[in-house]
Amino acid sequence: MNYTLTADLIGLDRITNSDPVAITFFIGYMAMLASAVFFFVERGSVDGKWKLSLLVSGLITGIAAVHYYYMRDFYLQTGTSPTAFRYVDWTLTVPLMCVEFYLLTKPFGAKGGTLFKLIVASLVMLITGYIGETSGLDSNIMWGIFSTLGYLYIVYEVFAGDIAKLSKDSNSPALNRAMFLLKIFITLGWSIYPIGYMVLPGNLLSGAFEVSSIDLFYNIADAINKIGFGLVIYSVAIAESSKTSKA
Ligand SMILES: *C/C=C(C)/C=C/C=C(C)/C=C/C1=C(C)CCCC1(C)C
Repeated sequence: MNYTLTADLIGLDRITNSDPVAITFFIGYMAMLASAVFFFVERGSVDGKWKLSLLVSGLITGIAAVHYYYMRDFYLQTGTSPTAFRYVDWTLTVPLMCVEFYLLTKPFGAKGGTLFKLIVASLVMLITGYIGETSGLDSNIMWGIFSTLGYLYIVYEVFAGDIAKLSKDSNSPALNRAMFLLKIFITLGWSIYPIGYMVLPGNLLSGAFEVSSIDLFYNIADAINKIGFGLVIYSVAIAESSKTSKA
């Protein structure tokens, strides 16, 4: 065998050019790590009230980086999807994304109850999704539908529920701009996940792609949503901070 010590340690010896899933695990890891460093360091460039939002962005991408490190390894070792790691990652990071919505609207009166509803909906979405991915052919679609209900509830809260009302009443152009972009993330960006899920055997797109391409969908979606979401919040934080430093 032609292992070298370093290639063996980082698992690179088995990433080949023809395995896009492995490559996106690797790029995902690097991109999440770099973003986490960026958000942590940039906390120093924003006003006090934005520091917590940037910390949460750093935690979201940092937690994902750790999971990508292990998921990439798992995929290379076994050639199968690291489903349990994936859902542990999401169970930590999606509620933190709900915290970001809460922090953005808190200065305009968001209540803990709103955050609680968002977190419960995200847990419903993820727990039923995990059951659907691991419980086999017959009930795959049914659990996918339950999970979609949790997802749609989050979309509802952001478009028409508490979050929407608070941002409408806020009269803050920065918040409204951020909300506009975050709405695009949770509708278009988040919809990549259920499309990936439908690649599973027994579901609507099964056969259209290889089963392993579920990870391709998830890896691309994670990079867009976790890093993009953080950058939107970063740009509002920078814009608002420069306003107060000028005043
Ligand atoms: C950083 C991770 C994020 C933003 C993950 C989001 C995940 C979803 C929006 C997953 C949604 C699903 C459905 C709506 C139905 C099928 C099962 C899931 C869990 C893939």
